[in-house]
Amino acid sequence: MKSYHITTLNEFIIRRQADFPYAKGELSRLLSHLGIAAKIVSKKINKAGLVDILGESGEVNVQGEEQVKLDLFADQTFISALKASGEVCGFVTEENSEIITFEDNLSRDGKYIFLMDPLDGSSNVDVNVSVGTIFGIYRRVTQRGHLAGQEDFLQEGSRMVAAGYVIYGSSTMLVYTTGKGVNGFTLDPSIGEFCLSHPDIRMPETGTIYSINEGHYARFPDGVKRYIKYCQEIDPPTSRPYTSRYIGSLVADFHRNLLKGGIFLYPSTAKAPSGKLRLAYECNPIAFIAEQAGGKASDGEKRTLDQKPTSLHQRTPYYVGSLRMVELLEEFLQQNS
Ligand code: AHM
Ligand code: MG
Repeated sequence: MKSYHITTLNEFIIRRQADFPYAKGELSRLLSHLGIAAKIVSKKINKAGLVDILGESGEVNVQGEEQVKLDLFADQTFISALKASGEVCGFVTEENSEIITFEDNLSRDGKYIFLMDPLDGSSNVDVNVSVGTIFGIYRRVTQRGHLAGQEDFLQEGSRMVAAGYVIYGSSTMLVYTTGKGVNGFTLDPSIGEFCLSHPDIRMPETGTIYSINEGHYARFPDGVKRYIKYCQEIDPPTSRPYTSRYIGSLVADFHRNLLKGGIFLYPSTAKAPSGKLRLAYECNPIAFIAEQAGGKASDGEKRTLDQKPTSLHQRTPYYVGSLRMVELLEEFLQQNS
């Protein structure tokens, strides 16, 4: 009989607990509950074309954008699963303007806070294109036993203890880091388990893919315009012209570039000087993963993870991807200032 061994997410989490000698299993428990929520949301997304869940819910989120029903479903599913873990004292999500806390003793005693974009790129759902969930986990700075406060959520990204994303694509994958490398798990629907499929992911130092919404070209900073022209120039020794790929879902665009090598750009524009993407729950978690895999993330000048958020839903210009590509992009931006 052919023998094989698969490592499930839960087995991996337990094994990795030994990396943190003082760990009491709290983060492990939290991550296990996260895996359960990801499976529930994945199942729902897979059925999106079959049931009456598509389309707009009619409510508007804090960014003034219409929420689709799946955003709400994902939001509620992750929050309730993580609340049940008893390890989380508060949440910030893209779908809620204020922080979410719970009065019960278990929640007040939770050691961690959780930030997430429950369904990133959600406009892609209606057309059967990949979407994702992005999350970042921090230790609270307020005292346990009390309600979480704003200051728990306004920490620099460099203080994150874990971050990850779930990509709901041709398969569902969970990719996460606890600061000791990046690992990817693919959901095997036949057994209902996330299985380790991409151990110790390293992002190629450079690549040949650039990802940007070029429809906004006329409003980009000059340095970004010149970088795009650089990507398009014919120069076979440097593998140019590069390939342009843009899905319009940060998780999916980043995931491809993480595995193949590339850069994702969401600059400031004349119309949106701070860009579009949110620092705390979109840019920071992806930045942590990028760095852990050997890549880089910045606002064009400063390291993303060093920015201290001043508000929960703050936006930032964002450049993330292969180390050399982000470095070169920064040079283009500096030449212009
Ligand atoms: P969302 O969180 O409201 O779905 O928006 C975030 C998404 C990112 O996933 C994606 O990279 C970007 O917005 C696409 O924006 P645009 O349509 O301007 O290119
Ligand atoms: Mg988003």
